Amino acid sequence: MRAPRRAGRGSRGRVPTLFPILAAACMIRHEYRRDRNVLEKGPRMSEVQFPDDFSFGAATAAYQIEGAWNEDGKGPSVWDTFVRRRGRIWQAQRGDVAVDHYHRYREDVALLAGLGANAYRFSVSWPRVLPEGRGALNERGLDFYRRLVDELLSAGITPFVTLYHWDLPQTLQERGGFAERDCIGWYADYVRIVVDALGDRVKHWITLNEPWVNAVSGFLFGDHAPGIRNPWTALRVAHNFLLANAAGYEVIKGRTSGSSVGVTLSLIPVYPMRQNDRDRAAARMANQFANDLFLDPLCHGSFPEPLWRRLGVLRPRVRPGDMEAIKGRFDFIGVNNYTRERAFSAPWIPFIGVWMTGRNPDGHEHVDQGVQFTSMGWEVFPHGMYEALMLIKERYGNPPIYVTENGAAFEDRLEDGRVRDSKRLSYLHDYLVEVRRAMDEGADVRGYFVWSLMDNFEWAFGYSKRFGLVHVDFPSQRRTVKESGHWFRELATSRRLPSVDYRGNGRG
Ligand code: PNW
Repeated sequence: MRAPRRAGRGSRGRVPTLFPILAAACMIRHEYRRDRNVLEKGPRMSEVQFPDDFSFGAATAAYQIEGAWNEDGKGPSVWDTFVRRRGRIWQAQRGDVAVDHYHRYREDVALLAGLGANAYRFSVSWPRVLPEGRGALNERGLDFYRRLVDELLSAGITPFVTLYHWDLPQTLQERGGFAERDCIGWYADYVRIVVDALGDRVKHWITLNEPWVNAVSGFLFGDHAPGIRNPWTALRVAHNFLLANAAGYEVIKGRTSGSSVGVTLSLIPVYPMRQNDRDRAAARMANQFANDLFLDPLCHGSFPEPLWRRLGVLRPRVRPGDMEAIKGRFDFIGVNNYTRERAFSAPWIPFIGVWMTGRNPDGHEHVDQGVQFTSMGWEVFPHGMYEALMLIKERYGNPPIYVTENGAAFEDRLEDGRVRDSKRLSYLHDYLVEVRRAMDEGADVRGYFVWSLMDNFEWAFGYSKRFGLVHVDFPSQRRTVKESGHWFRELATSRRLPSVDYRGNGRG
């Protein structure tokens, strides 16, 4: 189990999670220094080249960028509801306007083209298309995505469409949402509508974004919508996500030809907190929970042992045929990787007896004993990207992979019309070196998407965390390409990794 991401000021204390967080904080201080030098940083390659058909793009999600939360017939999502609950979001911020992408999509596609991207990953808002989640269709909502796809195609950018990035229609949540098996059918109906509308022009589909994070943050820790804290519900939701992926996959494959369908997973390599047998065992358990819980059913058709045994009465009901339906229902795996975590034996944690954490509790950008942490408090650990990709290659049958998210939040400053975000640029550089290294060792990586195209609404952290290649001044909505964006353009157009001391047109 792992700690919820802190919502910063305005979030409520979570009493049951506080003790382990404090304990972890104390241990981390010592342990980062201890094994930092043990872990190789990965070779600095002088010339890193990517294949001609490699996708280079950026990623976004509907709720985080679109705004227009109640325009043109859109219904409310669980996030529209959640952000209105007291104390849930940093400074009570909301995605009502976000970065106004719904109205500025043309400008944003032009930005993407300016970044040299040949691909763009965005998500469709289910309640924009089906305001009640099912039943009456909202053509105006669907039209927005038709226009967006046309705009992308005419700019030579391949759309990668995520069908669910956490913004479930509120009316469906009121019927139990993904905790109910009915939701699988509602989801399949919704997918059919979107695929029928866009399937002639969209060839790359992602059924779900990070089902593990959605289940854990939304239903176990409650720091994301719908804010439920119930381990039984969380595991039911996880199982239903696996079935929903299978149902979505079948719908898309059945209604399109030549499409490629994947599911995006958050992969977080988990390391032992200390080099002892107990913590090594804890790390194995934590890896099963954070990574194998979805990879095993998808690739092997079974839940990971011994985690599954340990879960005992928490285990969701698995009906005959479920695992067969789940297995192999993807053409590619989408990998989101940002950081690593640490696990230690924690007998007071029910069932799995393990706690994991990756964040320094102060949640600010800083360097601790030579290790860079982002403004999410996440450790910069490029080697973890290599590990995540090689895990899929070595243990899960080497399917095609897209890195569907990778990036970092730093405390950027807009000065004289420039954002000199050298830390982000180095982060991207060092992670891409690891992507290339995994490819050299046989991982079948087809593309890479930076999270994110532009600064946006970072869930419980509101607008306080900036992940973009493009800076957004939120009051004026003015967009400014950061130095990392100029660097990315160099990368995407040359397919060669520019050095970190890049001095392109961003510097002047
Ligand atoms: C992703 N972790 O979530 C989401 O897909 C995005 O919507 C989000 O904005 C982005 O990452 C940045 O947070 C994650 O704990 C949630 O390592 C948690 C983790 C990673 C990604």
